[in-house]
Amino acid sequence: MTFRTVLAASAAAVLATIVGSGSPMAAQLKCWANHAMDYPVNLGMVKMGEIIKEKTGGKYEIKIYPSGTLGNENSIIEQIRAGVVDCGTLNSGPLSEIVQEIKFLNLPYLFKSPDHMIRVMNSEVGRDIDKLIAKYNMMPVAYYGSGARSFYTTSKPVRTPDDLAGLKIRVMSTAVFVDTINALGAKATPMPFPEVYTALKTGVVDGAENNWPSYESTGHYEVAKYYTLDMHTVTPEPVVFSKKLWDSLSDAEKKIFQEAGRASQDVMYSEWDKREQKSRDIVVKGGAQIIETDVAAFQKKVKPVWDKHVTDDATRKLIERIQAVK
Ligand code: GTR
Repeated sequence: MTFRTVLAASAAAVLATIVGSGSPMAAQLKCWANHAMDYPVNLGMVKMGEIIKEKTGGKYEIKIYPSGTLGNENSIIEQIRAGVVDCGTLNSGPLSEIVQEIKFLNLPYLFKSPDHMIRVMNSEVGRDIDKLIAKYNMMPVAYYGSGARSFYTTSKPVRTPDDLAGLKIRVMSTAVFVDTINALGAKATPMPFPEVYTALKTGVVDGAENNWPSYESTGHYEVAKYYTLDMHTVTPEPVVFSKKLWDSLSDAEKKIFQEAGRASQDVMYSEWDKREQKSRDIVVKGGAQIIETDVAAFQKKVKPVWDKHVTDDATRKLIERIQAVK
């Protein structure tokens, strides 16, 4: 060992100790998460981290920064692309503002159900979507689920699309979502996730839309008591690593990361099912009114959104392949 390599090795050891990792030489990877630690996507990422740590002999550890503490979803995507943040679970909505080729994943009623979405993302179509995302300096290793999104409102129940007329509904800053809400007759109001509770409470918006666990975990059900099961979108939540980190891994390590991502999906999916049930119970106990509705009436009104956003053959082909997945 030369004097220089001894110096480099001790500097690395000191650095590893400073970042406070469990094992002395572990590189601690910074992972963004939008939700609290007990949320299903985070339980999935914890599992992924355990596998990575074990299979790399403690070389890499995943540190999750929960509850959006590193920033909001749109800004974090840029930080992952720049390699400032190493990884995160992103929603296909905000992600598609950068990866335009996947915006069709957010189309209303594209997937037949949350399970259908999971089957699609784990089929060859999913592997082609990997390539589209990878072009933007992010490497997907897993696709978590996020159930189906439905509307909730503060002052009156939505029983048919007509009831949405003129209501200000918070949406993610995603073109397809904005167009979907407007096509249904409401006024789409884009806003970051952490601001929604106050906006509902103070009347800045009349409602929002999300899945059961987010409706519950954010406390939105306390202020928006009418939850209408129109299930307009089912969106995948890819787990991505920055290209910068990815390029620093050996081929064997890349394989470990990829396998860890895939293996963690099962944990996430089963935690999701449990949490969905728990969230239903909590919101109903908390006084939320659950409204069954004629989904076909909503489906009919969003056709212009498809016409506007499905304009090229590559997208048409991907949609056909999705629809062909049983
Ligand atoms: C949640 C999703 C988040 C975020 C949020 C939102 O269901 O898990 O990543 O997209 O919805 O509405 O902003």
